[in-house]
Amino acid sequence: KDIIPPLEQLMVEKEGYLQKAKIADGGKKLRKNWSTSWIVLSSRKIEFYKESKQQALPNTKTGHKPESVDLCGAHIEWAKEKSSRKNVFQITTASGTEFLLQSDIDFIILDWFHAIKNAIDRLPKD
Ligand code: I3P
Repeated sequence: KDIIPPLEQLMVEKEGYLQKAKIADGGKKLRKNWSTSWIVLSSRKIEFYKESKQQALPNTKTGHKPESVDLCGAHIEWAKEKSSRKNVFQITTASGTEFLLQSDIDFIILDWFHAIKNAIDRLPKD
């Protein structure tokens, strides 16, 4: 039977700036285009904002929604071979969206990798 997650699990777990490049959408390859993104991780999704969430809120009201991906059934892995940059990992969602996240700063990317991996591992696979 369904277990209702406690409120804190629905709340933001981590947020901050990373470099982001979406490389596939619904299984279809895209041209890689790195940009800075404000990343908001909560228990079952990641949202991508063009700037910090505070700045993005007025836009949200006018219908400018952040991009959001569902972490249920997603995979995360280091992706050294996918970029000339250091510290790159890839997330592949169940719907076939693939994106790379990157930071030059080792501890920042490690924290993000483990936070996202933990979130994925806590979720049901489908
Ligand atoms: C891409 C751009 C990316 C680069 C990518 C290039 O060129 O330079 O930064 O990825 O390399 O194709 P363009 O802007 O002309 O599309 P990295 O920075 O991650 O290496 P790739 O094709 O080897 O992925």
